[in-house]
Amino acid sequence: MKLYDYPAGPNPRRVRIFLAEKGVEVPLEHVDIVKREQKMPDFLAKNPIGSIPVLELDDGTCISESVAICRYFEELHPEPPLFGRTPVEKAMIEMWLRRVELNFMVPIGMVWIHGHPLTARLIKQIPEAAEQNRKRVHMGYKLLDDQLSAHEFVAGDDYSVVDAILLASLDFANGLVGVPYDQDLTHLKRWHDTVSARPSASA
Ligand SMILES: N[C@@H](CCC(=O)N[C@@H](CS)C(=O)NCC(=O)O)C(=O)O
Repeated sequence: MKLYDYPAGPNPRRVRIFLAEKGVEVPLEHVDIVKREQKMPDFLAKNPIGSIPVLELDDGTCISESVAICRYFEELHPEPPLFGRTPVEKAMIEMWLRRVELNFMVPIGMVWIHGHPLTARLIKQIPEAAEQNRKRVHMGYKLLDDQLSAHEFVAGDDYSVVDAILLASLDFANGLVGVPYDQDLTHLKRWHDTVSARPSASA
């Protein structure tokens, strides 16, 4: 088994954080997305979307999508449970996974694609799209801050896959994309400090 990875990419980092929380080590293979190696025919045969992470199993099966890869490892290594234990916990985690993806990561991706100089060569950028989505990112931050005012972690009172996914996405938004959250979102900041202090954050 190997995980196709790129150190600076937020989506492979999601999986590395998740694996660190599980205490599982998987060999990594570097795919240089700046050199567009993910769009080469060999790689497209593994993931026709041409993105990483991809987990390649020993029988050649390839699993892409960071959350799907995390789910696979949850089945292999159920402890500690990061996708919930009870029906309600599982549903809350699924709900927050979708909220983080749709209300936070999608707009961040749009700001990245339409507003960042590093992606300007890839598409014809629409500055208004970047601006609109910058607002949506801030709405996402507020949604998270409200949730974290009542819960220690995003999907409840236990650390879950949602925290791994959000940490990688939020660090990308705060760093490379340049859309930091307002420091007066104190609950989000408290959560960010807490999860950043876990050993898995350095994965
Ligand atoms: N929804 C996918 C997103 C994967 C993704 O966009 N990966 C980025 C790296 S962080 C990538 O490969 N970008 C290069 C490209 O799409 O060409 C996931 O969760 O794995």
